[in-house]
Amino acid sequence: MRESSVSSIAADSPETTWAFPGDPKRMADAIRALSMDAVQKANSGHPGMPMGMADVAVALWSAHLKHNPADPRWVDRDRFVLSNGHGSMLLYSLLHLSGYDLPMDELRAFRQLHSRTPGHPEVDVTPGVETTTGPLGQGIANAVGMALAERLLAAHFNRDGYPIVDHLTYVFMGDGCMMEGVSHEACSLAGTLKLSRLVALWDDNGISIDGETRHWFADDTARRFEAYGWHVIAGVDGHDPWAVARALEMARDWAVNGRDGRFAPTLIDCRTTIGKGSPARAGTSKAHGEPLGADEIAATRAALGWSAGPFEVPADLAAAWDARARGAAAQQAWQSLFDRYAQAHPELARDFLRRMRGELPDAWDDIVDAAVADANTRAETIATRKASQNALQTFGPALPEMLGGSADLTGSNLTDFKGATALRATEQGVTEPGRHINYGVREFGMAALMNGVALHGGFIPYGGTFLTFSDYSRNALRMAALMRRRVIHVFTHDSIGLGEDGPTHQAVEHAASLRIIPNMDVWRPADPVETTIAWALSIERVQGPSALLLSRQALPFVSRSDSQIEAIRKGGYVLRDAQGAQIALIATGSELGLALAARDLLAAQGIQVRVVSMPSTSVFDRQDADYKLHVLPARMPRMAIEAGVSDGWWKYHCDAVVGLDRFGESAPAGVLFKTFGFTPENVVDTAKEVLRRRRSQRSRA
Ligand SMILES: Cc1ncc(C[n+]2csc(CCOP(=O)(O)OP(=O)(O)O)c2C)c(N)n1
Repeated sequence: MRESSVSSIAADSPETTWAFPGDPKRMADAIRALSMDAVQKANSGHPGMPMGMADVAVALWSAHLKHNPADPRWVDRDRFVLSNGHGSMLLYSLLHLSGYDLPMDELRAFRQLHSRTPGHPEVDVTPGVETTTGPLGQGIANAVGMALAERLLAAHFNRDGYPIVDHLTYVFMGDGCMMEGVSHEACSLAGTLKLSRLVALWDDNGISIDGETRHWFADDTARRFEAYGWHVIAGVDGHDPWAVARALEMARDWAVNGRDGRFAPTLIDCRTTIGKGSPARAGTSKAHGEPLGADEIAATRAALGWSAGPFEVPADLAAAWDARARGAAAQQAWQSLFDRYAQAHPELARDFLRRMRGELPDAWDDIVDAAVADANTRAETIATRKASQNALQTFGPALPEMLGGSADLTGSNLTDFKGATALRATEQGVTEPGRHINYGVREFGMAALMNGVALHGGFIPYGGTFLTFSDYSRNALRMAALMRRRVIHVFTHDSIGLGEDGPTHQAVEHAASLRIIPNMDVWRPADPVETTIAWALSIERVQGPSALLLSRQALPFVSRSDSQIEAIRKGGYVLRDAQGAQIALIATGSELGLALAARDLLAAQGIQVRVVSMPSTSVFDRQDADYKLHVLPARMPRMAIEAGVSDGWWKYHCDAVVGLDRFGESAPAGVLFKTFGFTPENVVDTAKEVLRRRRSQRSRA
């Protein structure tokens, strides 16, 4: 067994030599006052956590954090994640006090419509907020992704004497984050990968909403993290800013140099009192999520000796908090390092800046055209998961920012490609630039980590699992959509077409349920050409995540004209048409071949059919009305065919849906498709029934 790495700050450390820019107690009280006053004014919010973590925040933000309030996007800033996002007023206070563009009026408008101070921190709404948090546990997982991105970029771009990527990721997390399973997934992987530049500060206050956590959370958290391989600094008095600053000094040192040669993330257990400063509420769950009330605020002011009025910060404290000069100097030092790097390594410097801006290389359009042409010429009848790997074989090497992976299903998801080296940690942590991440069986952790990677910048993360397990990661998918981040999910084994593994593994409701997430693009391509274009569009889509739903089984190649290939980009298009078409068959993915077969049978019976391929309903829905009417004319009867729940298809005013509104069965795929009516004959019968009904409606009218 490894020797215990839990250390106690009280026992083994000298006093920190750090000099705070002002009286740290009063600096912390400024946070307490702003937080309780803003929550009171909004008449909602969470004062307890900001008041409890105020001293810890002083130690980190005024003593350690490398950031520049004037440029919240500076690429080499330390990242700060408030995983316990309900304590948003802590972060807003810090941003305001440090000199970010967050004036006091915004704090006064806490939780109000269109303010920059929403209930929980939201990235791109408030300058300095790195990620949207509130769903507990995901912030720490985002932070693991950020710390991973930092090390991978460092391994790729840093050169001797030029550590242009050289920052840490700090996280505040509460008991709630600790209890959430996703924190286990992410922190376990962080330990395995030895992400030493990740420093988590745990708000160990023993309180959550229902009361004292000892009744439902009695883990030995220090030993839990030690078992992950983390360094743990236990028993830090979270109300002693010198003790916290000292712990942070140790963590920083270990982050860069290792602790006795061992590289690992660090957890600092900060013992705190929720609602610290409030005579009646401190240490109780009542402090967690409701305003203190006017009387208790007055009592708290008296107890703290805080005489400034609501939303007032005494000038000496405002000056002590102002981090602009320090931040500008830090960024300037980095900039001159980077300028020298750009002279010595111009190509690397250009590529670094391009990647951090999230732009694709100049040759991108040509690369896509060649990949699509290649897929079209090869005309292969293969599974779309295989077609996806073929596309990756082109896009991966062309785009060094593509960072792939799988939740232990690499051979099934086919998310790797030749030359994509698997990431492996050395004794020093992540020191080699891997391209494929074995996330282990951690779907939610993978998705939340990928969000962190995307938020950090420099990468286009993608990862795979079976479509049915998208439920495990679902809230992280939702968060990527909400945060408008480019994350690509490869969901293979997308229907009963996977066969014998049975209903546990057969996606039925998943396509429909992913399609209803706002700002999520869902693709269910039918063959290599559609798959390649779905990949290209997902890569080009900077404003949100995409999900690629791919078949396990081989699907027939579909021939198309050039203009039809171009129209795939519109999400839905007319694939086959006929003079005087009487009905449109809309199909996706594995059911497109079925629609084409039914069309031939119907044509033989004198019924003219239009076949509409609809690989992405969300993309199709964004097209203009004229285009949509051109594909699906108002008067043309139509039916949809998809091996999944029928719900979503009725919005296209379908007359019928050949779908699957029940769970599947365990049997060979061919048997299942037949059993559940996914046969050309059933499609033909349904189409004829639709036309018969329409005729009788017309004759009644
Ligand atoms: C995934 C998720 N589940 C539930 C909640 C609702 N919630 C917000 S805070 C909280 C309790 C958190 O306790 P702790 O982290 O100890 O925060 P503290 O009471 O110390 O502020 C809960 C259940 C949430 N935000 N996210």
